[in-house]
Amino acid sequence: LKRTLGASLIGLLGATSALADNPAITERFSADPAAIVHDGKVYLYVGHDEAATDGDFFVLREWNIYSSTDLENWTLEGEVPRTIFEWAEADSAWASQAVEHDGKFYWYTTVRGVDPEDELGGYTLGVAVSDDPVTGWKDALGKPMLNPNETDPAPHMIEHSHSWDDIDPSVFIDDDGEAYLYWGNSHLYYAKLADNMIEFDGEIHKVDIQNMPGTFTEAPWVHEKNGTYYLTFAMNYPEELAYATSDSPTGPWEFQAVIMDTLEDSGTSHQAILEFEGDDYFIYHTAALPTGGNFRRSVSIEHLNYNPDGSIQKITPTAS
Ligand code: FUB
Repeated sequence: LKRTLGASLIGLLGATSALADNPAITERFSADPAAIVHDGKVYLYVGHDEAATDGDFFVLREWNIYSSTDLENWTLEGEVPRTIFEWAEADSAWASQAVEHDGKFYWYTTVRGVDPEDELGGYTLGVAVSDDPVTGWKDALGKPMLNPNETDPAPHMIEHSHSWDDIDPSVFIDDDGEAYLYWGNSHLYYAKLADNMIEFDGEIHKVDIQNMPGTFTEAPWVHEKNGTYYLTFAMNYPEELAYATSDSPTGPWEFQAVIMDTLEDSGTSHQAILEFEGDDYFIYHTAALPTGGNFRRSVSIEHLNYNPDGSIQKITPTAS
């Protein structure tokens, strides 16, 4: 059954394509979505939630890659273990984002780092590279992009409050070809990427979102639409998904509004923005599958609609 009423309302608002019922991915649990379009196909990168029904923390041993040509029918194309990063510890395939650049694909991931016993040595960022959006992923650096155990840590490490400050990388390539990586939990950071896309070029900046009515939690995602830069992110906990805007990918960022309220049974949500065949989509996760929960999440997709002034219309999850 398609969401006929929803689709016709959406039609009035300008978006035309239908979406299947949510959750969009039902064959197994899926979390922390990120999506790209390549050769007319959407590739969806998710973490595979494998916690038991009574589990009390995330268990993500691998990332899964799905594809679709219509956003309704999804095919599981790839299962990528966190062991592509040989330095990684187990259960660490947290949020990630891939991007295509100059004929290659770069995939920025959260990975449990080299010394999980160290107070600041927990989660960090890895980057993989491939010639294909699904297969052939290899650790591009052979070490974390950020290594809190280095003797001369990046200045932002001083502000670390816990072992998962460095999670949830999100990549954005501007029209001028400059690429930026954003990430963070509790604090939001960004740095310019070097031309090779796998190292930083210049310093790491800490970002303060202006006039924010809550605290930054995690899940940054930057996109641009009609000359405005949008930073969407998870705020507070349980998480609300909110956005800020700027005239530049480097900020300053001004808080705008909440896009999606907290969910019923999942403390986290985690959004990705997708433009596909002229329509805009908001991809996120909920606990909506049977036996779902905080650590057993499922990816859903909604239409994303902008008002004429560029503001984003609030979204109510169709299944949560
Ligand atoms: O999936 C593990 C963590 O949960 C992600 O890295 C966060 O964004 C939250 O969704």
